[in-house]
Amino acid sequence: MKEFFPEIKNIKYEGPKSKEPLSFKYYNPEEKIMGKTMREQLKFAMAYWHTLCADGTDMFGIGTMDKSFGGSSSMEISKNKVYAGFELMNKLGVDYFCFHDRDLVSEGETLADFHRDLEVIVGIVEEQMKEHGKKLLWATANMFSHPRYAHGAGTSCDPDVFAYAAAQIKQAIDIDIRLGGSGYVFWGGREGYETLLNTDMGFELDNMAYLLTMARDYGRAHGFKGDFYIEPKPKEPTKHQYDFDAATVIGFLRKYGLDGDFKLNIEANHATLAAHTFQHELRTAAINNMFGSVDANQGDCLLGWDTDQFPTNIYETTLAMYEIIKCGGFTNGGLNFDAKLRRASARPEDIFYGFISGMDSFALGLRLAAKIIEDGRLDEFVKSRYAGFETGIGADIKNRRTSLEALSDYAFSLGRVGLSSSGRQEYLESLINSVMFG
Ligand code: XLS
Ligand code: CA
Ligand code: CA
Repeated sequence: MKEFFPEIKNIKYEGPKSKEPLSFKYYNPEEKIMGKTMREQLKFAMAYWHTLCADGTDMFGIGTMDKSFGGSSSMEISKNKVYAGFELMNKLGVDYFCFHDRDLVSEGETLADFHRDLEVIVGIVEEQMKEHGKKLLWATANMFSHPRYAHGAGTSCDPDVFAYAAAQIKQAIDIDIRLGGSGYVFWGGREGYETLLNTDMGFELDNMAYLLTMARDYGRAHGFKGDFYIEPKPKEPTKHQYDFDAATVIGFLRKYGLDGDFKLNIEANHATLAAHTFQHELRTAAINNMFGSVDANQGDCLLGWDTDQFPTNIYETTLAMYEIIKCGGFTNGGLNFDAKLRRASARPEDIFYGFISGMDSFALGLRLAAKIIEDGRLDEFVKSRYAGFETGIGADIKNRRTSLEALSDYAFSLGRVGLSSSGRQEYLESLINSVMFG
C-alpha cells in the first residue's frame, strides 16, 4: 500500500520534557485519568472535510495545499483520500472520524451519479474501518455548498430543494447505519436568513422541524440507535442562523417534540461567535440533558468569523473537560477536530502538528480538569454559596413548599436585607491557577 505521509512515523507519547515536535507531550492514550484511559475519556475524531478536502482556499486566493493525494480523476482522488485519512488516523492514534456525504465524493450532475460514486467509496471506507479498527463518530449531509441551497435546505422556499435535501439525508443516514456510526449531525448550514423582508420565519422553522422529524423517524425505523445532534451556530454563512446557540436549539427541539432523540454537538468556535464561552454552551446542554458531542477547535477573539483553528487555549480545554467530566463524560459523542490549518501551513507534516497540538491541548485540559475536581475546593465553594437553601426558609424554597404570601410575610419580618456574601471570583480565578500550575 502506498504511503501518503512517508516522512511521518507513528506519533508516540514522550512526555512534557520531550523536544521531539512529532510526539505527544500530554496525550498518553492508555494512561488512566479518573478511572478511564485518556483514549476513552477524549474519544478523538478526525474531521474528513478539513483534514482531507480543505486546501487553503479563502475569499482572496486559491488553494495552497494539494489535497489530490496523487490522484488524477475525481474518483481516484476520492479513493486516495480514504487511504490517506486512515493512514493519518493510524499514525496519530485517532480512533474516530466524521464526514459529510460530499466530503467522500464530488457530487456529479444528478443524485443517481452521486449515489453510485458514494457506494464505491463507502465500500472502501467500510473495509478500511474493519482493517484498522476505526469507528464513525457521526455522519452528516452537506446541504449548504451547492447553489441549490442558497435559500436553505429544510428552510428553502423551493419544495424541490426540500425534497433534494430529504434524499441526501436519507442516503447519509443509510451510510451512517451501514458504517455503525454513533451519531448523525444536523448543522443548519444555510438554515437562516439574510433579511426578514423576504422571509416567513415561522413557516421555515415548521418545515425544518418536519424534515428533522422525518429523518428521526426514518433513522429509528431502520435501526439507527445513535444520537441525532443539532450543532448550534449563530451566524455564518447566513446573517442569522436559526440554530443560534444551545438555548435556542433546546427550545426548538422541545417545541417540536424532538428532544427525546436529539442532543447537541457543541463547537467551541460557534460558542464564542454567539458571544458565549465554550463552557457556557456545554453547561447549557448538560443541565438540559442534551450534552452529546463536541467539535473541538477555537476561534480568534480578534476576528469575527469561524476560524476553526486547532485548539491551544489550555484554560478553555480545561474548563471544557471539567464540564464534560461533570456531566458523565462522552457516551455516543467524542471530540471531533473540526479544525483546519492556516493557509500558509501548507506542508504535509503541518497537519500532524495541528492534530498533535489539538490532542495535547485537550489531554492537558483533561489532566487539569481532573486536578480541579480532585482538589475539590471549587465544587465546595459553589456548594457553600447556596448553603442557605439547606435550612429554614431556604429549604422551604428548595423543596417548593412555600408561597408568595409566606415569603412576603417572612421578608417583612427581616428588616433591612443587604448584600450578605461575596462571589469571590478573584479568589476562585487564582485558585484555578494554583491548581493548574501548582
Ligand atoms: C460549520 C460547521 C460544520 C459542521 C458539519 O461551521 O462547523 O463543519 O460541523 O456540517
Ligand atoms: Ca462544526
Ligand atoms: Ca466552525
